[in-house]
Amino acid sequence: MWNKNTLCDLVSEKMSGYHFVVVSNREPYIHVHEKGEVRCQVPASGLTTALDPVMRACGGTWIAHGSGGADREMVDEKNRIAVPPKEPKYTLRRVWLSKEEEAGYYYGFSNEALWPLCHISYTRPEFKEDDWNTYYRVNRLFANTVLEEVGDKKAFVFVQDYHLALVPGFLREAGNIITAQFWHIPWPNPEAFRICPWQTEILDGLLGNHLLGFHIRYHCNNFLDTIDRAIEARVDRERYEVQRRGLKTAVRPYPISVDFDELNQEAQQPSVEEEVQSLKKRLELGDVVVGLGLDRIDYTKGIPDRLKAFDRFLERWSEYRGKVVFIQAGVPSRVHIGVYKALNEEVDNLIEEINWKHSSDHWKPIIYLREKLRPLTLTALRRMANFCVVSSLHDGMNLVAKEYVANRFDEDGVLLLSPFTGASRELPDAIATNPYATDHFAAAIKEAVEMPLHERKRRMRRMRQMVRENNIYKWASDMISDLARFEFGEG
Ligand code: GDG
Repeated sequence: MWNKNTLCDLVSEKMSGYHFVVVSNREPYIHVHEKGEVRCQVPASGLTTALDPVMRACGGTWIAHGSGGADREMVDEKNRIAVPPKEPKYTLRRVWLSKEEEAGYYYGFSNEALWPLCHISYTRPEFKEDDWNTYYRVNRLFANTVLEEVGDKKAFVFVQDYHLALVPGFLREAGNIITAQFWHIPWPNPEAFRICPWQTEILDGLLGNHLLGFHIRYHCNNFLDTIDRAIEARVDRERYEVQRRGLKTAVRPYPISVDFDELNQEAQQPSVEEEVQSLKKRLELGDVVVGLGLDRIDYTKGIPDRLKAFDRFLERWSEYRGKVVFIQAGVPSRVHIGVYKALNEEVDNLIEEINWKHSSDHWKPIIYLREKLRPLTLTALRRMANFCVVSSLHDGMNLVAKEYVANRFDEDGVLLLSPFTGASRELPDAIATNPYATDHFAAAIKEAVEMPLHERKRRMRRMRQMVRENNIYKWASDMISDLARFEFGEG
């Protein structure tokens, strides 16, 4: 079973003599001003949730955009800070971006073009030349920062996600760097991808990697198909490799996961039970069945769809009025983008409507915690939820599902999971719930509410075993082992 120690051993065996560098847009720790003080926050992001434990285990340098209002005050003259603040284990190197750069690179090309391009959720991507130029410039800036950090040391650089697709191309010429990238979102089929006016540049950037990872094999196949159609390259489907201009890139699936042991233990702390009791009191829950949705508020997560299904459930099985409460928790995200503003409004309106339609003097069907919740509260919510709903329209993996399972040390709780998430391939014991089929979804909620204890336990035990074995350390170890095999000529 993989854990922190086995990962550390692997890193020192395979990567000794190499400087380990992670590059991502989002930083794992953000410093902000709050009530006259500087506070350190952990962002609501699947990527940082997954990689922070890996960096704690391996050490090294994490390069990311310094986005917090107090970030500049906290770094040294080389823009570095040791993190986690309470028990430093690695170095965070912050990259500064102007408002215009952030607008064009992050909100613009990354999130108005690439994000909707890669997710099938029927939101049209917007391709603006200015955004693309800024994306190119910012990727160059990140690559230069890597080169500066690494110098002439031998380094293993692990690039994250769709914000930085061009970085590996810029690094490939440096002979002392081995580059891997993990693409945290789906890769679409070639028909969908070819609408991107800069598809060649993006593919060329990604083929700067020695190793390119996706969550599932289906996305690897889509990527190989895209290469085959879009550019001149040799695609070896047996070995899952691409050769272009004499360079070779291996393409592999690595289903990302969570730190099972930590989440499992965390949930057993007495403070969590206290938080459960205090939440029950504060939210006036009484003795009801609790459902939970916990997401970054994003149009790919199917939040309106699950609210509509809950509404249908209460309409069709009205005997459950007063007996079930659905808590939707989560932070608004990317609020500068029009479709996200519209989504927030849609969610607000739907909740108001559904609550108005069904509520009584003593009961309100939906509680919306529209705020960034502290980790203790998130754990308490997962612990007390009788069922948890993950209804993504499309999702690379989805860590919320795995966190729910890992927190349930009591082996109770039901997971409703969209088949359009990467996680659904590993968790067949969840109730498969199609967010597009409202009646079917409503019936799935009924099934969850009525599922007998022995069946809940049987399913939860199996899901926990899966997440325990395929944890975040296995994900990192698999990528590092593969990389070592390809680049150091083993096996
Ligand atoms: C991308 C891919 C892939 C949620 N609300 C709050 C909060 N969260 C935390 C959750 C979880 C994380 O945010 C969300 O992770 P997901 O995996 O669901 O989604 P994305 O952010 O879209 O991540 C995804 C992931 O990358 C990793 O590869 O799984 O498919 O889209 O950890 O618990 N955290 C806090 N407050 C909240 O209100 N602090």
